[in-house]
Amino acid sequence: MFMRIDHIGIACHDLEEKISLFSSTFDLTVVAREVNEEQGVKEAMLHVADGEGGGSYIQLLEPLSPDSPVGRFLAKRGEGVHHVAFGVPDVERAMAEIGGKGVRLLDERPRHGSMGSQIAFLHPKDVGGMLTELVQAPTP
Ligand code: CMX
Ligand code: CO
Repeated sequence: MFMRIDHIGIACHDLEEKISLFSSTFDLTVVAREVNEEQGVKEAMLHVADGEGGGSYIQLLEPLSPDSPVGRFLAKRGEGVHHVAFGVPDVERAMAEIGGKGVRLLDERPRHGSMGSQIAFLHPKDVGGMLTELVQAPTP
């Protein structure tokens, strides 16, 4: 199963403040901004590099409410790395393969992610404490 790092998700209280910090510190450019109601986030994707199979990004995430995955994470742990997202060519196939190894899937079916992608999450407790996202980029 071909995998690459698609993005690192960072939980923050103030999206605009962290966009300024990351763009000025690392010279990164915002390539997409979205509100994803289903995931309970307002987010920005900052482009890091291009590679075989797609780009890699920093995803900055501000919760839409305290009662959301990122809202609960901020209350419990504060700002910082929230998840790692692996890019895969076929998210349903990756879910079946990884789920078949006993890792709990947090999504029964792929959901809508950033920039037209299809995404699904794996339980952090089954991946060494790392909340893991699988991402299939949209077909061009
Ligand atoms: N990384 C690692 N561990 C995490 C975690 C994270 N981001 N979030 C929660 N956990 C741990 C908690 O510390 C807790 O462990 P303990 O029982 O040892 O304290 C355990 O997982 C259960 O967490 P919880 O506090 O009960 O929190 P939730 O009810 O929010 O459930 C999770 C956690 C992972 C199931 C939930 O956040 C989820 O479904 N996430 C997937 C969706 C998501 O994160 N969307 C936002 C990003 C969208 C995007 O990238 O596009
Ligand atoms: Co993500």
